[in-house]
Amino acid sequence: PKMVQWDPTDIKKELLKKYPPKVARKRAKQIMINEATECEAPPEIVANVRTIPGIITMRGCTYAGCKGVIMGPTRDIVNITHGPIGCGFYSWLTRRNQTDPGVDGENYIPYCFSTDMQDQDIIFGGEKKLEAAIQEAYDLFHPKAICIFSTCPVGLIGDDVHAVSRKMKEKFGDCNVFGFSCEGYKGVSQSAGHHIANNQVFTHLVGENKEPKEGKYKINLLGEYNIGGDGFEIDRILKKCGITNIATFSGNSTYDQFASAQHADLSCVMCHRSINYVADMLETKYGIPWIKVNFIGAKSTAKSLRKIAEYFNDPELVKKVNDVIAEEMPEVEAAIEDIKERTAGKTAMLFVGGSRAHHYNDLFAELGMKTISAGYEFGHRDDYEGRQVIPNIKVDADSRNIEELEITPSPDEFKARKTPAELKALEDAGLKFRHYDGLNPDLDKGSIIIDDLNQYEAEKLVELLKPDLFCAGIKEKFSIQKLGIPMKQLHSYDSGGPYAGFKGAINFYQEIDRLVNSKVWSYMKAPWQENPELTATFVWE
Ligand code: CFN
Ligand code: HCA
Repeated sequence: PKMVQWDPTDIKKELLKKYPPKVARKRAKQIMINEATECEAPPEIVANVRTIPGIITMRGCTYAGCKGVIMGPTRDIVNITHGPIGCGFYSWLTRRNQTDPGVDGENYIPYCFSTDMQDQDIIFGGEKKLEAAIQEAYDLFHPKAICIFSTCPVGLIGDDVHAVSRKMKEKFGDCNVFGFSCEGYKGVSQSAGHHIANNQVFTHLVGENKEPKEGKYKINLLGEYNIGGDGFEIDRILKKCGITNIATFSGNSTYDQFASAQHADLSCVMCHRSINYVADMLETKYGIPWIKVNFIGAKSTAKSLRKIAEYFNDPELVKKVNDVIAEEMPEVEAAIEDIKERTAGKTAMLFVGGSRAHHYNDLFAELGMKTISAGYEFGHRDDYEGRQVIPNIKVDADSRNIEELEITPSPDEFKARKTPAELKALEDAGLKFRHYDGLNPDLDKGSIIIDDLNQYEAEKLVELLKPDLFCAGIKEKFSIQKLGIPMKQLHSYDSGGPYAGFKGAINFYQEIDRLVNSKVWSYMKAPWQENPELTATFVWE
């Protein structure tokens, strides 16, 4: 394997060198040399703060987090974007969240619904147009629910999507209509949109179906969005183990799944960042506890299944889970054996939203690859540190005011920062401390952790550390490939997947082997690297 000689502190200095002093000072707090270990408190990283204007961030907007991420993958709700057509169009099917409606199931995923706001709607208000759009969707499809998503101009001109939704819901009587104040500018990233979506779906939908659900071991799978069919593979494994998945939030999900989530015995949280609010609300309101799981990586999948079995504490389930693992693992191990000698020692950089940088680190570890630098676009400190403090979150009915979670490196430090009176008030409100894995404790010491990586730093990092593989999204894809480094999209999986579960892990190993061992990248040279700049004189005649 290739030996890379570098001092992470020098790399950090290099990354900051070009910035004006004020920008450098701010960015310095979001770039960290990892020192975390399982037992030590990790150093603080600044996360979930506004991107400095002028910097080309990798982040998306609050509308994207609400409409695209959380509500988008549900197949039988008509999702109407109230806004200019671009917002609806660009959030339409690019995330590769797959659906299988079965023989007669409804599926509105192939449709893009929008009010197509025009100048006159901005000037005179768009509520009438929204009302007409809801009516049209109802007349055409008679869906169980219609959801309305606010884009930036809606908040700026003051259209009341909630009032319009209430009016239409009352008028129809047999269709649940509700809105989301998820204007793009509302938060510093997608993350605020997750929170808004979680609150509304819990307020307007969860618990609606009172009919009990059958199953011996009933779980909800929270934070799994069926990208590239991941959810199908996880469902296959759960079914094989005899575990009933009542509701997935929200890959290939239906209205009825959300409405029945309160019938589960346990919530299993896959992407904590995007759905922890629902996990917590299910616990508070219905007493359903939650555990953190990760189905990315074969070992992580086995560990997660055992964790679920442990919760139910039934020897029959424990045996079944162990049998399934024993049946699935040989194929995985054979694939690793074949591939690992070609991938071991290679280096990767992972920069994805709010949980995958962490989850995919497990898959690369199975291939013997080392993550030398990683970070989230919009993760909070709990996602980095793997611990969090949850004071009771208070929001109004329409989720317009959101109090973010307060995060500290350790419960003790959190307590030390509060006055006794503040602490008492929080404890009365049901203060809870949780522990789970995070990015920092899972990465090696000395790896470089960067929050909200931007275009400039991405290219600089690649230039300085020359990784064997760079993982991020579509905006980064081509600029990285042009530097001669293979690039794998960990959002959409390019055209691949599933990568979750046992079969998914094998798919991933093969894909990574193909990428990091292809000779083609070493032939990549940009035209200006080969040929001197052309000069021309423009003559005006
Ligand atoms: S599917 Fe998830 S796993 S939901 Fe979240 S934090 Fe995004 S859309 Mo892109 S791939 Fe990414 Fe995560 Fe959770 Fe996806 S890492 S950025 S908002 N994400
Ligand atoms: C989003 C969706 C996104 C974008 C992916 C990308 C996704 O943030 O709105 O930049 O390639 O996974 O589709 O994260």
